[in-house]
Amino acid sequence: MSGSLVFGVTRPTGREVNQQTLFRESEHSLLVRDGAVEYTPSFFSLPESEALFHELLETTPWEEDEVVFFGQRRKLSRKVAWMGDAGFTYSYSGTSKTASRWTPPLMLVKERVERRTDHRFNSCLLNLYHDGSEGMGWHSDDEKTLGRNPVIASVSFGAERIFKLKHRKSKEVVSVLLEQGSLLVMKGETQHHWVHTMPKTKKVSNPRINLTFRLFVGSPS
Ligand SMILES: O=C(O)CCC(=O)C(=O)O
Ligand SMILES: [Mn+2]
Repeated sequence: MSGSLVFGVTRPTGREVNQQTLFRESEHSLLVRDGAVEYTPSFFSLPESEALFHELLETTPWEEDEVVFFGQRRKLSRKVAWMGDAGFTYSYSGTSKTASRWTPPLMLVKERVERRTDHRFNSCLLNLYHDGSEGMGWHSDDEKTLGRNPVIASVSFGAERIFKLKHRKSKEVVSVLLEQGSLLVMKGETQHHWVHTMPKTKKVSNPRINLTFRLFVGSPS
């Protein structure tokens, strides 16, 4: 037989794997190896999603995002907010942000995600993409303060957008349409072996809000 049979699931792995890890990490995964990404459409119903989109839009302390590019600070049109349990400072691309406190709609989403994933989160990065001309380049969420194999839970409201993951070595690409009200969970070794992106597109003219819940395990710096 070419595949390995794991609790009734046949995988054409062709190599020895830890069966329990395979079962736990990959049964519903979009990735066949080196991590696990699970997608749940309609995690929030359409009416819930529409209401949450508007509440998050209005109650979030949005800021202009900026990156350091060849030593120059550049503002991005995408808006961001960084929320959390306490005054965390989050550093990336040469810039740092201090967490604002949870708002009621964000707390509602966080608690629902925690129940579903059986995982606790102490912070959330929010992104507001006004339309398809705004996106996010290839990167991985591999900050040291997130620990070795972070669980990142991503919830989407508003416009549907394509999300892509690319394997660092093999360069294989996995694409998924992130629908309104969906939940995408990245876990296991995903951040070591895969990078991800939200590509720009001319096909989308509506705004989208994305929330990525994270757990800081080290002392944030
Ligand atoms: O907007 C998205 O779905 C991706 C966001 C993301 O990758 C991030 O905030 O690190
Ligand atoms: Mn990311």
